[in-house]
Amino acid sequence: MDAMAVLARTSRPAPTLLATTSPAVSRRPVEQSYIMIKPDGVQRGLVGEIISRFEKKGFVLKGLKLFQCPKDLAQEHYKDLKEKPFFPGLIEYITSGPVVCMAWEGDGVVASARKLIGATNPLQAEPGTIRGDLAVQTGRNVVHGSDSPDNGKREIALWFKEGELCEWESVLTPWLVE
Ligand code: IDP
Ligand code: MG
Repeated sequence: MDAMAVLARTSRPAPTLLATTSPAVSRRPVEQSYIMIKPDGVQRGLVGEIISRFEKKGFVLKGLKLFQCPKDLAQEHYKDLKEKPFFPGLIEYITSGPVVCMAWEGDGVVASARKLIGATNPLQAEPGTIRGDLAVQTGRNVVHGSDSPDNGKREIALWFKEGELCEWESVLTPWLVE
């Protein structure tokens, strides 16, 4: 096999592309979203399916754990909804079994994740979205996603302890971001 054929087979980005992942570039401010598979998603065996949608889109997973949420954490996470009539039921639902906590990173990840997740009421969520494809009721809508970059930061700090996030660069980044 000649040199060009070997290069083609290795199918790796050119060195100039790889150079764009240097620490100097990756230190720019990055957006993160807190995504959580709720207890119904875990019980229904949808963990792999849901994670794969964010992976395939091209976001980078920086934190991941299976976690039994205590009541006070669920109340803090949903504190803006504490006056709603469904609040007690929501806290019971979120603490009813393990959740999968995730920190996903990428430019525009917060708004894009909300689109991938779909409308709060799964019957109104578009086909192709997670809720549109996999759920039927607001009270069992399988997944949470932060609604702003500031809430992404707040929620990741709330759900992950120091040292639980991994700082790493995906080798795919040069194939996803120019
Ligand atoms: P979001 O998850 O799409 O951001 P929010 O309005 O922030 O929707 O509500 C947070 C969560 O509270 C919802 O995902 C859902 O689990 C629950 N929830 C919202 N509205 C209702 C309701 O009318 N009945 C039961 N649960 C609700
Ligand atoms: Mg919300």
